Amino acid sequence: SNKSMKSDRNTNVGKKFVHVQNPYLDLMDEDILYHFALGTKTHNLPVMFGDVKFVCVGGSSNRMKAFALRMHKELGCEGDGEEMKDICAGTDRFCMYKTGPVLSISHGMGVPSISVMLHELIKLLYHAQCCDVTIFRIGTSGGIGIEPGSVVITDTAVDSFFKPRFEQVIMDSIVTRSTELDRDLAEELFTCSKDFPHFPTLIGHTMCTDDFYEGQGRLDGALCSYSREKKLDYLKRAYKAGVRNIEMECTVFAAICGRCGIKAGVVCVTLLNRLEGDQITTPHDVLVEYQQRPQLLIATFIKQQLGLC
Ligand code: DUR
Repeated sequence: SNKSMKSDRNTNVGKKFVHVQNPYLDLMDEDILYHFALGTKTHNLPVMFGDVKFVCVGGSSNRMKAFALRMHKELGCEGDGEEMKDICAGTDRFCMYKTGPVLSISHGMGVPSISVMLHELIKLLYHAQCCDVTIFRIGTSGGIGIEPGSVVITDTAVDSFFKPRFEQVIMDSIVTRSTELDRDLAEELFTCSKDFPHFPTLIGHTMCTDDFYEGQGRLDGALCSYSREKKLDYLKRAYKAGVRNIEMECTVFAAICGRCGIKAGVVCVTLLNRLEGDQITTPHDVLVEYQQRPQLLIATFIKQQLGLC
């Protein structure tokens, strides 16, 4: 059915299908998406997910449930959303909620975690024959030289050397992949952010590191093998290179989505200004409000795209 649908040129003209880059996948008789507790034989993926147009991913499962509930309300779906269930309830690795054409999924912290999730998510979208999908990562980050609570829309995802690349260790070799994101999407999101003058939004480079502490030059980890001066020098060089925030997932997110034909955007709120400190001292209620900012922007953008506002 997969193949007959794709050969139907009349109905599929101009559609951009989610694709995989693995010749072995179509030879498999069954594909088990282990970390989602879903599979091609146990679940009818085209029926469950075929209409997905927007995917929103973020680190925490509570936040992604909150985003799904928000979308549920914004899209005017029936009920209060309390009956909305975790599609990945069979596993506690990730959570997943669907409201109409919007899928909300958690990815945990760091490159290895989001990478495992993205492999299975993209296979899911492929098996479900999804087309014209846009994916967003909404997250938290540490800001550099900008007011805490600012929202950064990523134009370029860079590594710890400020380079727009993702180095993937594949067995015993290193493969470098580009981390290009959709420029137009970033601009469109920025335009949308003008609806929210109560928080600053900017476009900038986002740096992805493999660690929250030493990897980001913090002085408050269990290990710290450098001086305060070295740390500040590094962060200032990052700023000069155009980096406005630091997180732990954007490069692999951009690299994988780009290769599979999915338009991708990254929107993160900054919890602190790293030039001022390392500890997140902001009160809990303020942090909760900060974390809603990327959600608000993306929910509004999706509604606009669906012609609902
Ligand atoms: N994060 C950082 N650095 C910060 C704040 C947030 O990496 O200073 C992101 C990435 C990771 C999680 O997923 O949030 C760690 O708290």
